[in-house]
Amino acid sequence: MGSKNIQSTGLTSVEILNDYRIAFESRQASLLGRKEVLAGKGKFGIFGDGKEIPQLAMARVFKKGDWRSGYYRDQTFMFASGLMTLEEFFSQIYGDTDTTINPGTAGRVMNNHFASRSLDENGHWKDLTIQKNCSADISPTAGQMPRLLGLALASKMFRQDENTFIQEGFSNHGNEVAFGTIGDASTSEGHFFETINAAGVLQVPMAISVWDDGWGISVPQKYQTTKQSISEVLKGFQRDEKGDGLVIYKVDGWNYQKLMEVYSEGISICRTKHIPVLFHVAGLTQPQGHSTSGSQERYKSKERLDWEKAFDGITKMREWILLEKIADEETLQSLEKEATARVRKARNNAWDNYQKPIRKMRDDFLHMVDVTTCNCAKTNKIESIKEDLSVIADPIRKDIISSGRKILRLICDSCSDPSNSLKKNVTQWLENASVDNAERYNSYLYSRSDRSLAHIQVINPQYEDPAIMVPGREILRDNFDAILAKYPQVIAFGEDVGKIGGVNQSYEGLQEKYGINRVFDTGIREATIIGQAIGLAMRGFRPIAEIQYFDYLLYGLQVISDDLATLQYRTRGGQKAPLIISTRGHRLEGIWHSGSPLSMIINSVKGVHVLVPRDMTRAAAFYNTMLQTDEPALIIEPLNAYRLREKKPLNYGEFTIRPGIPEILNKGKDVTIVTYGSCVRIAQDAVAQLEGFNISCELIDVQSLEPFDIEHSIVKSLKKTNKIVFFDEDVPGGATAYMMQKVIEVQDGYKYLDAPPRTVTAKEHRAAYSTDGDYFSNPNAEDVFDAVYNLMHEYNPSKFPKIF
Ligand SMILES: Cc1ncc(C[n+]2csc(CCOP(=O)(O)OP(=O)(O)O)c2C)c(N)n1
Ligand SMILES: [Mg+2]
Repeated sequence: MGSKNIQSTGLTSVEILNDYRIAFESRQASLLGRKEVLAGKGKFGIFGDGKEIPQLAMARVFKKGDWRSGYYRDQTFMFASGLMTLEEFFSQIYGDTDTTINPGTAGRVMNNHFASRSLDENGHWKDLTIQKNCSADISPTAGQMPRLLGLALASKMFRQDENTFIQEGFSNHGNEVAFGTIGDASTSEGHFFETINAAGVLQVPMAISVWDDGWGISVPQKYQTTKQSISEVLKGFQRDEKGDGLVIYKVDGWNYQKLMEVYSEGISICRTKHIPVLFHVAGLTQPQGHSTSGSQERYKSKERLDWEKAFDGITKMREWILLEKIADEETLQSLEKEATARVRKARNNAWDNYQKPIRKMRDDFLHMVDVTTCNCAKTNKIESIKEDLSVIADPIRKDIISSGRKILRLICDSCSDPSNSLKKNVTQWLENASVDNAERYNSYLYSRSDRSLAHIQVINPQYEDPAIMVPGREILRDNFDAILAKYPQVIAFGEDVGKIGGVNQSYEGLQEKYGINRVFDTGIREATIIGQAIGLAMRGFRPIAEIQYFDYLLYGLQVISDDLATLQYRTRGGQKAPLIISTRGHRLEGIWHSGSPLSMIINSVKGVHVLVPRDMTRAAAFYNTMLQTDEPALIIEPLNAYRLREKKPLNYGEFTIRPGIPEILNKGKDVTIVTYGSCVRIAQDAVAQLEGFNISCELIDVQSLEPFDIEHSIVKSLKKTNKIVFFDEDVPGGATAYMMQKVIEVQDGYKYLDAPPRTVTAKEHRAAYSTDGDYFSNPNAEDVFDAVYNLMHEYNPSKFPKIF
């Protein structure tokens, strides 16, 4: 046996046996993992059993610098590529929050959601070319696809323009492949087809493996895929003699030897020629069913279950090893025995690691609340809580904290001596624990690095004297020009962005000036425009991804919400994607160009900043600001400001604004009006009309909805006026309600109200077409006037008699 190459795999018998060991360990891990969940040690379990063998092949061709964007079945790949240990696998099941023990997700995400760490402890990029990279998984089926496109496109960009893009730490001449994995049923999703099409158009080094086990939970392929075969369906995408399309392979998932050949060939084409490849890996199984929350006997026939047993990849690989005389029965048995023991040990280590700090916490706590001296009536209750806590076999933090909070209520002043007050100690202990647990579970929604928004230095725009007035569009264009000159990693793309420079000409002439790799068109595919930007940003680019109109953000919203917004959080600061999503909104035209449904966005993209400038100088300032940070943002340009004239700044690319700092545009004493974006101009009109009626308004432009008024300046205004109106063109209960909650509840604004807080909004429906349609759908200056006037009437009816 020794180390001869086994024909066609190019592998030695030692390497093959090592692969077998990994597959076997992985299976044991799945079996034991399920048991852990059923024993109550983990809350949910989903595993990669039945999908082991092709992942060995994928791991063989996965190099340092490469990327994976996949889903929950890939544990064998993670083991085989060295991206995850068996201990880490079990730590995920328990939800261990220690990043040194559970480095991918630190307990924030269900098990088998994999991630590597791209960032060091300061939030700075590591050298991603000397490690294998795994972009952080998300649960929504096919949600990993849009990001995959960007990860692959980055390699292409790096190779195509070595003189412009800085590769250091991110790429080695674009030689990296982006590996995607997806289940057969998840290919039914639009994201999958959108990604395949875009990859074919862009010709990027993307290698997608479809793990085909014939089912999506209980729903069989005949309800999922036309012709019940994804490779059949994709034939139109197959690479042809003209050189367009994807290379598509179909291979049995239990055939180790064939898989090795196919992956070796496919990835070599993909890596060297930047041709996308798809591996349809059929005939896979799922011995334990979908997850711990159901049994497959309910929906699979006996014949199918028998077939799955016979064609189990591990069984087939074992047969092949014996047939090829790579090892004998005895060797395999001893290897399997060792592997099983190794998995048990890993489980025990992971459990000990997880439990140790919690047990210590419980011991410390019980020791602290050991009250023996007090005779107060509540001591028995305290003792009983302590007793209950002490007998919990596998305590979790909730058990201890909850006991602490209940005990605190019961402690009387004489429960311990005053110099060592129990009440004080427990309070202090709970406060400390609350800080620790916030760090464990609530940190890293936003960047905490020295490049976070908090570190932005404000630089004001400078003007000639007297200032030259130019259309807002030109300010954006000339600012993008300066940005592209200043930052080599900035690339801007979207529908119509490239050749014509955007539908509003804000990139006019910039493709000619900076080239097709810097400013370019994309297909109409919002989800993958966002995904493309995420993947590029994860590999060191600074993408500005344009969504043509605000309302069309909905097509990309799932990607923003589930992937981008959660990225830092779900990796506890392990990954980031500092991209800018650029769109135009406010006061557009009609139902699907309303530009106004802000509430639809703000509450679903926590983790992404939402900036709503009222003019193009401020929009430009926000682009400049965000490029200095390492955080993602959505910038909504106010559509009607492209043509309006503004003072031409001299320091393009430089001037910044600190998001979260509102601007007071009009000082006043009677009513505070809070608004943003294009509504500011309407409010200014209303304020002028109100002045004619001796009502003095303080007009505040919040400038950004996330972050929102971080220094609580609005409540300061309210302290003065004691009356407040929130105004925008979103639906009733939309972004005005969001602002109202911030001011009235978070900023304690209710204390200063002399009249009820009011909102002025659009109607329940989106805006009807035409100027009249707009007037009767959207709020206008008269509506703001009436709302403010009526508030004054309520406050002082004799001074402000009812108008109608
Ligand atoms: C958008 C979305 N819809 C539904 C689900 C629930 N779900 C989780 S896995 C799954 C089936 C996926 O099947 P397949 O892609 O074939 O992968 P397999 O589990 O078979 O490997 C479903 C419906 C989900 N996670 N996301
Ligand atoms: Mg499936």
